[in-house]
Amino acid sequence: MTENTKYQAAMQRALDLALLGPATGVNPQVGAVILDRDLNIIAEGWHMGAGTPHAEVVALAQLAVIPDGATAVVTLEPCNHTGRTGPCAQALIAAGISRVVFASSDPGDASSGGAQTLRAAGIEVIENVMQAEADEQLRVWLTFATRKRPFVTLKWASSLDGRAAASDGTSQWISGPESRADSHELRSTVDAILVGTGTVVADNPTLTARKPDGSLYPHQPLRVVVGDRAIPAGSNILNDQAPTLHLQTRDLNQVLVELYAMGIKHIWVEGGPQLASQFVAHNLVDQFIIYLAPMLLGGNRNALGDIAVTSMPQAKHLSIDYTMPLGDDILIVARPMPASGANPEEN
Ligand code: AOF
Ligand code: ZN
Repeated sequence: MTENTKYQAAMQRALDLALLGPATGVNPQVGAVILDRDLNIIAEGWHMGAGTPHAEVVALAQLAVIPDGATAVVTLEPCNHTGRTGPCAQALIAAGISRVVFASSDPGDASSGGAQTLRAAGIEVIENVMQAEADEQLRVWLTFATRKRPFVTLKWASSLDGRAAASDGTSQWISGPESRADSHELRSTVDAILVGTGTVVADNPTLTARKPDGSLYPHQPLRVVVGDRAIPAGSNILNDQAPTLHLQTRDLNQVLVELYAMGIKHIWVEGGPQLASQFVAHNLVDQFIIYLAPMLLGGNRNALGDIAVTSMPQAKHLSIDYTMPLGDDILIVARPMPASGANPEEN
């Protein structure tokens, strides 16, 4: 194997390790491995969430002695700042590491610059090994860090003809049990779920993340209700199974600013169609998760209403990441096409 192939294999291991850390919370999922001078893995680490040591520090701590000529392979550029923890660039220098290989560059205002600090200390730095894979894995956090707003996933379940309810307003159950299990599992990986006040009044949803047996996942996202109408007393969303926040505004920018300030990295917009349409109209959706059920509902209860598209050239084009059968339904995961989606209108 060439050196490059070995760096890539080590980076793949670091990417796999990263996913052992929590997807929720302000910090990214980061993995690291330490290699000896023959480029064999001698230590591994991953980050376990804000306030705990960073991946490279965890990996270094596995070794009583750092051998000469060691290489650290990290999925994210080592940080250069003192945040909740000390700067990893300094920790790597102090440990006597000879070479640092990383995938994604750190875009943070304060935390970036690790590569320069390492080089200035005489350490060989190889940047952007498997960067595309790492950027994809870090997509939510990179969006949060660079756009200074939460990453927005819009989810809906609809009939094949794109209706989210029958004409009398009934909407339970469009998607099947497999789709519902999938969406509850995904709920447990986000920081907040958003709904409009209209949905709270009309559907009285609980918006917790539940396993198929009804029990709660250990992580419950913050439930955020957007809109000026009051939440009726006794609404399920006010139960004690998860925290709830009511933002009495219709201004989505204000909503995103407030959630960003709270460290909410990933929000999942659950509806109704009015709130969903506003996010789409303003090109604020980063990811679409659509459960299509094999039924037709007709009528005018569309999953989306006015999204500021009146003519074909304005169509919002998506690129499909993948589709998957889920029971009788079809799951579609998509993202906006760079040109039409993320995010020319956004400011
Ligand atoms: C992580 N884990 O393994 C690495 C990170 O407040 P702090 O001290 O936890 O710093 C968080 C920042 O550190 C984070 O936003 C990113 O810029 C950088 N690198 N963060 O949570 C890690 N390597
Ligand atoms: Zn760090």
